[in-house]
Amino acid sequence: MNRTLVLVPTYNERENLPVLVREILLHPGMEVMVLDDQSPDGTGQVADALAAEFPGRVRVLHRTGRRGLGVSYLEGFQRALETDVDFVCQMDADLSHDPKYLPQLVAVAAEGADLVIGSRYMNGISVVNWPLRRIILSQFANTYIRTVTGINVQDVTTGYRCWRKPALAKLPLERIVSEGYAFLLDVTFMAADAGLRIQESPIIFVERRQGASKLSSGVLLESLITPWKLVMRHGRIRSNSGNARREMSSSRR
Ligand SMILES: Nc1nc2c(ncn2[C@@H]2O[C@H](COP(=O)(O)OP(=O)(O)OP(=O)(O)O)[C@@H](O)[C@H]2O)c(=O)[nH]1
Ligand SMILES: [Mg+2]
Repeated sequence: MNRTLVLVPTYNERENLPVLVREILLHPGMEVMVLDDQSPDGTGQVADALAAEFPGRVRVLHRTGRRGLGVSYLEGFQRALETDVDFVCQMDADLSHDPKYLPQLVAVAAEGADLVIGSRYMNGISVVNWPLRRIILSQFANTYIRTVTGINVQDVTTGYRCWRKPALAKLPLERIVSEGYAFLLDVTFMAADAGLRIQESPIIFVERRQGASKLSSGVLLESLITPWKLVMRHGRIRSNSGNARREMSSSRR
C-alpha cells in the first residue's frame, strides 16, 4: 500500500485539528504531520495528545523562530523528504479542505502527475459560504497571477495539494524566499519552471466555521508583488501544465 504524509500547518486551530486528523486517518496508509507555530490557543498540546492517541500515524513539529505559513511548509517538506513515504499532501487545518478528497488527489499523482492541485475553479466556482467580494478577490488574484507568470493553473492560491515525493525532492526548495502565503505561488512557479507535470482535481471548498482567519492586507499586497518578483527573476513560464496534461493523455501514462 502507498504511504502518504499529510502536512497540516496550524495557527490557533484548537477546535478544528482533532476533527480534521480523525477524518484523515480514516484513509488507510495516511499519516499526519502537524506544523504548529506555537499557537497561543494551545493547538500544539492538542496535537501532542493526538500524536499520543495515534502513535506512528500522527507527528507534531513544534516550530520555533519566525512564524509563517511558508516557513512552516518549507520545514514540513524537508522533514517529509526524510521520511519513507510515496506522496506528500498539504492542506489547511480549518476544515475548509475536506479530507474526503485526499484519495482522489493521491490517485491522480499515482497516475503520473507530479503535483496535483485541489482546485476550487475547475467546474465553475466551487466555494461554499464566501461573500461575493471574497470570490471576486480570489478570482482576480488567480487571473492576475496566471497573466503575469504564465502558470496555466486555474487555482494557484489553494493550499490543498498532493506531491509525488520524488518530484518534490527535485525542487530547489532552498531558493524559496516567501515566508507567508505567497509560498504557495512560489512553489507552484518553481514546479512549473522545473517542467513538473501539474494537474488540477476538483474540490468543494467550505469556509471555516471555527477560529479566525489569518488573512491580512499584508498577504494581499504580497500576492500582488510576488508574481512580478518571480517573473523578473526567472522569466515567464512557457511549458505549462496545459502542455503537461496533453503529454500525459497522449502517452497514456
Ligand atoms: N504554522 C502556521 N500555520 C499557519 C500560519 N498562518 C496560517 N496558518 C494555517 O494555514 C492554514 C490557512 O490559514 P487560514 O487562516 O485558514 O487562511 P485562509 O483559508 O486564506 O483564510 P480563511 O478563509 O479566513 O480561513 C490554516 O490551517 C492556518 O491555521 C502560520 O503563520 N503558521
Ligand atoms: Mg481557511
